Amino acid sequence: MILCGIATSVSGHGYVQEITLGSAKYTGYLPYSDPYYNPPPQRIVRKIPGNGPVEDLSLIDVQCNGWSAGGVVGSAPAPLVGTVAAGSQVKLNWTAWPDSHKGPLITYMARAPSDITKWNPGTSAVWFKVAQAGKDSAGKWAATDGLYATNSIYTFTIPPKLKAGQYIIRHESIALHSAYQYPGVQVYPSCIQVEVTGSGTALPTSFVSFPGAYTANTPGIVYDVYTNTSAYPIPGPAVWTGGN
Ligand SMILES: *[C@@H]1O[C@H](CO)[C@@H](O)[C@H](O)[C@H]1NC(C)=O
Ligand SMILES: [Cu+2]
Repeated sequence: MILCGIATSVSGHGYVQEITLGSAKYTGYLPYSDPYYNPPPQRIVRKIPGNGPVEDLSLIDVQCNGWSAGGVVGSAPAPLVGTVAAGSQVKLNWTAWPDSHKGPLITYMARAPSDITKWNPGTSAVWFKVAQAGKDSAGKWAATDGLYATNSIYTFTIPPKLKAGQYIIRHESIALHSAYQYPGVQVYPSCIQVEVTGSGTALPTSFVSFPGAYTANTPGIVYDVYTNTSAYPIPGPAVWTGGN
């Protein structure tokens, strides 16, 4: 049994509740209110079941925090698409993040080959990393310390030369409080649908899949956050720099 640090409650873990693309603000998918509206509010973020983690890295759930149950493969596409210019900032507003949940914040993108509101990547290798933050040399973690220093806003930049088109932004927090063995690590992903604009022509050539990118043997998936004082190896591939 893996505990989440503090007593089970709605505020126990977290998700991205608001997204700012350039200067436009979008409400995230709100798992504790959206499902109760009829019709449900339309979002640019794919549905998540709640504020809890994904712990089995072999499940499709690790992609967008969608369900693998009931014959549904991965998360359902969202109805809306946000717009963001290549080279501009994306601000991700996390709900209150528990102090026990130390770990990195990592962001990937995947280019949609067709209408993103109908596209599900499944297990295809389509993801490339665009940003990451782990533990700094002073021992401060992106989640928690980094978020606490910025009112829970994580900021990254859309690669300036990235080719225009529709992309899923897959942003995750990884909590390490139980990661001294596997299973134990907790992944909190969410997927945001955007239309990137601009005149860039760059595209990466190397991709990973979710599930697939992370296994029990991936550096940084098993890590003793309590006793390990050396550098933290952020899981997954290197950040793609070709779009800069
Ligand atoms: C984050 O989103 C919440 C909910 O919309 C909002 O109340 C809060 O002010 C936002 N935080 C910042 C720093 O904008
Ligand atoms: Cu938790």
